[in-house]
Amino acid sequence: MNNRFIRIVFVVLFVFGLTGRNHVFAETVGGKGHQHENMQYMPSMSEEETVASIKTEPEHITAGTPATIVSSIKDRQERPITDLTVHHDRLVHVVIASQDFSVFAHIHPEDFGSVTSEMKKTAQYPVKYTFPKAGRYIVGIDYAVKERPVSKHFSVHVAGGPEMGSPKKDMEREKRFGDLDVRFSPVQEHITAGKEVKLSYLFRKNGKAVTDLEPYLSAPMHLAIISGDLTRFMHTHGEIPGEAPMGHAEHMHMTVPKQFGPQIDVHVVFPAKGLYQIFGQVGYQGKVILTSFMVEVE
Ligand SMILES: [Cu+2]
Repeated sequence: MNNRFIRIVFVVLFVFGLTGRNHVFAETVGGKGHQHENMQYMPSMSEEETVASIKTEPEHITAGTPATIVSSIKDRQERPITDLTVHHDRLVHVVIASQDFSVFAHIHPEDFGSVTSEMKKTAQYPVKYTFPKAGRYIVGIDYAVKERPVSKHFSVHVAGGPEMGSPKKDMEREKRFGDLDVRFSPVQEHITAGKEVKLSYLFRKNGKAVTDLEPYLSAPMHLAIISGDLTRFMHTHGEIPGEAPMGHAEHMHMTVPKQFGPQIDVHVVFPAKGLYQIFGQVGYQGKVILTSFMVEVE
């Protein structure tokens, strides 16, 4: 009797541990295989109960010409989802990156004025963006339905010129971004697909540890992790070492100290082997510092 009880507890803990640690992985699988070129409300279906799509205005985008990207979020019966949950201070997060990883943007409908009741009623959320170079881009969108975060991604082709460069392998681990010197260190020497790894960021300014980093959109750090072939997109958040790590549900109501540093950790499960670019955004002196590093996953 006693023995059986212990076994049941073990099984429950094991299952809980698996689902808790692999949430990023699950999202990526959910969004996989639904990329579209020049989409016109082409839906991205998954096991989830929501169907997200994007359309662009104009439909065919040219580098240097302003475009509007409209995210549309519906349920399986094609009805607009009118009650998105605000997560990380915004209704919809739109992440844009070029395949050569020289271009990155993280924007929101709220950045262009207030969200109208018409947007909420139709669940269509526009953002404006001018793609600077021609070539392939990934557009990732994040939103939350009933407190549950959902992440989808799409592929967009931009015509015209100048062409973006070809992707380069860049394993530099110390770089300067704005005023800050950033050391990026994957804790494990070799990163293996499917296994959780810890990535650490250390921030210095003029040789001194930076202890006054600031939250950005209610997280110590926002990260967009994108595979070199643009087929995988993960949006995750940094943690302050020593603070209790939070599950996804708790991310919705994260409390972040007003100031922290110099270290930020991130726990990630990479879904497959290959090169990934990791864009990390952190607040500093009222601005957002964008960091960019590459890892190779075996
Ligand atoms: Cu955002």
